[in-house]
Amino acid sequence: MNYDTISVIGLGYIGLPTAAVIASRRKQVIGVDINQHAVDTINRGDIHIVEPELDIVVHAAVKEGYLRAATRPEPADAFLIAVPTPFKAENGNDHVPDLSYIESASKAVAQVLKAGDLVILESTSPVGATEQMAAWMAEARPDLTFPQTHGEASDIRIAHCPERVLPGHVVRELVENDRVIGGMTAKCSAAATALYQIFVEGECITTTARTAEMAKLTENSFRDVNIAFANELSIICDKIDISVWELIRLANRHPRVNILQPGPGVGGHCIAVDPWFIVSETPDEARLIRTAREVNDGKPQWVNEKVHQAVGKLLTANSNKTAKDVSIACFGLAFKPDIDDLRESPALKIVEKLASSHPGQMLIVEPNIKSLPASLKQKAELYPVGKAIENADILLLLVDHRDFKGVGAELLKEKVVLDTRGIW
Ligand code: SAJ
Repeated sequence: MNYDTISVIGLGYIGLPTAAVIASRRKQVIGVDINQHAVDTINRGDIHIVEPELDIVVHAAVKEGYLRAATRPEPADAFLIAVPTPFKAENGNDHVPDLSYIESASKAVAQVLKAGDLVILESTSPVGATEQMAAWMAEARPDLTFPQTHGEASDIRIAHCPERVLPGHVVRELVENDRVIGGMTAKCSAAATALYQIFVEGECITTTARTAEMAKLTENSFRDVNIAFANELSIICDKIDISVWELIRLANRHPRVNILQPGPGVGGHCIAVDPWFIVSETPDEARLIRTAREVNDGKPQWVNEKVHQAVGKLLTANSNKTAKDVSIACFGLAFKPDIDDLRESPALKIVEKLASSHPGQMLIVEPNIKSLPASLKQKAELYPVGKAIENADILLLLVDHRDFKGVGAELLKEKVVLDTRGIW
């Protein structure tokens, strides 16, 4: 199978690195995105998202003429669809997968398909989405045959190959991770494997499209359930006055125990979303997966209550003060350490809620951003680490950024410290 021109649809956190890495293997890559700003930025050789090493790879690929971006699909030999799959509310269910981006991408790609082309869905999807995508394409192109009706003899090959890279390590993991390749037929799997072998050094393991979809959802649900276990332990330990950090360290000395770390909640656009795709499909069976989501989603509220209790205690000890006199410094807004990504961040959610309810001064420390998000601008100010510690009564640690790890115990001595990550 020869892929001279490859098109990547959706130039976000997954699509752009994938396009650039394929282009770095000297293949012609056309990146497609409906966002004109993203397209213009990429065509200048720059990037519109933050991801280590990505700027260098994109710059080189564009300058050497292997990568270019466009707002509409163009003919190619293979298409990789990497568009968002958020959830929407429908019939009283708040977490129904929203396939509208896949629908419009697949209908746009269908217009330029020719016999022999390969289409791969990379977006994390509910089970059945790849078959649905194939149906949309078949409807748009009655002149071509598809695997759902013509099996191995079809003109078009279709597969689901979920991305599994960790934000912050995308460029390395794209190449090194194993890939699960779920073709709609064995020939579809073989065609997709040939494509990934252009840049993947990990193993390519083939299965069906439905199993590949479920594998991706299972990986993120596994992590969510395990983080929920740690978060539940942290709430139990707080109640019975035991250090959860020491407890987990001790329990993890057991050769078959490996508990994850509690935190202020689970953020990002993957782990806090994907388990719902399983719950939405099998609500009566997915009891543990649903409960884990609820435990993790409830953690920010619990942290907010802890802060209000701490303010109350301070006022009881200082009867001449009111809540207005109590200053709170919040350390970290991002959804995980050492990134600038605030999307679906539990830390941001906690700080926004505090800013709207606490009448005193709010100091924010987030070394990875240059200005506060609009929701906080009126109510809080960005501070450097040392100054925030010096000026605040209560220190609330929300993200274990490397800049916070070096803070010595001496500096924290006189303060009320609420540490949701166990580094202080
Ligand atoms: N978190 C904890 N405790 C932990 C580990 C994580 O509270 O012990 C929190 C983080 O602070 C963060 C959230 O969980 O708020 C998610 O962070 P993460 O680093 O676990 O994962 P993501 O969302 O950045 O990336 C995940 C990865 N999936 C798995 O590890 C199974 C990645 O491989 C996937 O490609 C990605 O989701 C995705 O795109 O689906």
